[in-house]
Amino acid sequence: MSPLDLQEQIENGIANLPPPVGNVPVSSIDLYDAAVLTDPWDYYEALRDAGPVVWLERYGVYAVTHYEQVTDILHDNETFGSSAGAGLTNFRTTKPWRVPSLLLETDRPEHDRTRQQMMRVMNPGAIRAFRPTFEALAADMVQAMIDKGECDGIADLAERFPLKAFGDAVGIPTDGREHLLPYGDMVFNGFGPANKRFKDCLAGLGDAPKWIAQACKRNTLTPDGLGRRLFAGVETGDLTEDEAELLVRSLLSAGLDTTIFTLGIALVNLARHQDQWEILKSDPSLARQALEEVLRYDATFHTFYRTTNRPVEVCGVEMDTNQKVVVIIASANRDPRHWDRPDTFDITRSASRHMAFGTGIHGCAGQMMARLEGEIVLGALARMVDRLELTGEPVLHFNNTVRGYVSAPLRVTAKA
Ligand code: OVV
Repeated sequence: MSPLDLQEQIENGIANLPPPVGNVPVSSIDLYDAAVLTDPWDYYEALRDAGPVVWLERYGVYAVTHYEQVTDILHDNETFGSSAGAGLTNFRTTKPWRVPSLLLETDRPEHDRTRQQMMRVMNPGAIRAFRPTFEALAADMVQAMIDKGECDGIADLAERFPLKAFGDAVGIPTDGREHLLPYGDMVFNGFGPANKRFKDCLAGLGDAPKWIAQACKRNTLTPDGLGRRLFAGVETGDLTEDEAELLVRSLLSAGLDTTIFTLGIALVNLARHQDQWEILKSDPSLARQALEEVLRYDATFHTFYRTTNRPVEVCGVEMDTNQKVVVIIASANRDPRHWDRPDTFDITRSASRHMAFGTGIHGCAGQMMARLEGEIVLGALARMVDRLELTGEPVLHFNNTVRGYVSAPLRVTAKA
């Protein structure tokens, strides 16, 4: 792929790309090309082998792909900031497509206040309390798949479970939840270039943003849900009403596509690796560990960006200030410099230090909820299902940032 010319840069939400400074490997890869999104692993390997820091000439950004440097950059939030956006678009030069997130797209000290409020609500005890409800829901949904015999792992479980479980947990209306999927798709496309995928998605949003904005309001939310609990921060003077609504928007933006795609990826990988499915079903207590390996091996979230707040050197590469850096967390999860047999899907390994949730001050705020949902769904499958087989090719969902499936035809039988 050739570098974008000036007009193309503007159309893609980028402007004034500085040339790379000093000695840095250059790659022409387009991370958002369909071929890369379909099967990114060889491309990531090529980038890793080119060096820890590579200049992506098409978009004028540095890519970081090794586990060690990904970790370092995410921990150095002072140098590698988020307030210029966690996507390719630099908010200092280009207006973002929506009001920035108070969590994801902020730096310290502002970030600490909103993060603290989110973590007050998403605390371990509060999340754990959903376990019995989630377990009952998962068992019902898996039983319904068994009753059907031939089903779609995505519609019948990967989408259905989070929409119900997480939707009820946050306390949003039941009617209209289908708007959450195109909205989430838009949010994650929005972290990439304003390419055709982004523009088509934006054009197809319909009433979704309106529905989401309404769903975030205090009086729409159920009195005891996670969403309404954010508004206690208004009473204590820690948040304004608008800020509380925006934090609910973060729950709805980040909490559905991620878990939906992760469950889909889990189903597809377990069905494709029958040896691993045998291990899981013979010991359902491995559900949590299996989820971690799914997240390592086939991370849902592939890329996000940081922006340099000062000139900085990384592995001998001098980066200028105000420079976008793409952090490829899915590549860090396959880096042979860190992992033994990184391309082997092995649910018995210890994978929990994967980068799928990021790390540092912006590390996924919902990871406890995501892990609870994932463990419970995989646990229900392991306990109840004997044969878990694909009856056709799963269909990929294309998105600029997250990867998952639109459909995965399955044959599911009950354990004796
Ligand atoms: C991590 C993430 C993804 C998408 C949206 C948000 C966060 C948000 O805070 O809105």
